[in-house]
Amino acid sequence: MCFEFLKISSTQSARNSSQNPKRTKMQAVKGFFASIKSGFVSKGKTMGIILGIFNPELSDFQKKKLKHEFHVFFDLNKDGILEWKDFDLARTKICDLSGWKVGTDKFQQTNELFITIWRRLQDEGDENNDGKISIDEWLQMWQNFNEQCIKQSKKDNEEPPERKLPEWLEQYIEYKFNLYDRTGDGKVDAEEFEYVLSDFGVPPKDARCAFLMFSCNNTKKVDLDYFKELCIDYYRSDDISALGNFITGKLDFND
Ligand SMILES: [Ca+2]
Ligand SMILES: [Ca+2]
Repeated sequence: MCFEFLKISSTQSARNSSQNPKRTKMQAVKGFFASIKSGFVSKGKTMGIILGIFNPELSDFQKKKLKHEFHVFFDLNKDGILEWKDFDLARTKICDLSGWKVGTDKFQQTNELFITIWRRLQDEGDENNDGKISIDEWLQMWQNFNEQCIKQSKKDNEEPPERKLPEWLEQYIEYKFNLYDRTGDGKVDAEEFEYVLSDFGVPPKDARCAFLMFSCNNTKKVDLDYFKELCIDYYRSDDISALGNFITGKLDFND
């Protein structure tokens, strides 16, 4: 499916190359969406058509994405719950990978960042105050966040409710981006993505394919702003054709 898409996408780009660059980009993305939508059919119905309708209840698709993120990227010691130990491991991982030694400013800043992320996540998610976040609490937290955003959007009407992120996650996304951006040049490339994901057990072939999907066949620069947009898709969107669904390197949520 991945390679079929790439074929369609590059044909589309070539076809549009003589037109206005901004318009061409939009059309290429549109073409991309159309190609993907045609590939994802659930129970005989294309799911992409639900775009624009925001439901406070988490769909099965949203739950699958959130559960995947919980188990693969947050629960690092794989005991089925989130607690400080997992964030301590994440902190150690980025410091080791980046060569930030104990006592350096970077080490200290990372330390503080992870303590803040965990405290904020705990405030929002640890409903029974036992110092741990279970998978049920994790899903409930997202459900509550959905409801809050809808209530809020009725008041201020500024940002679409489905594009908001909890504060702790904004910080986590920056950490994640820095984890991927191994060379520190402000963008993530396919090799970096594949390298970091291999540490989380993602097969290199899947990581490469996922990268080509969300980078629109390497035509879109994966900088922090774009990465954040993709993460918002992943955490919030119920659109089965959203590009951000591929940000974890998982290609299919039907298994
Ligand atoms: Ca754990
Ligand atoms: Ca708990």
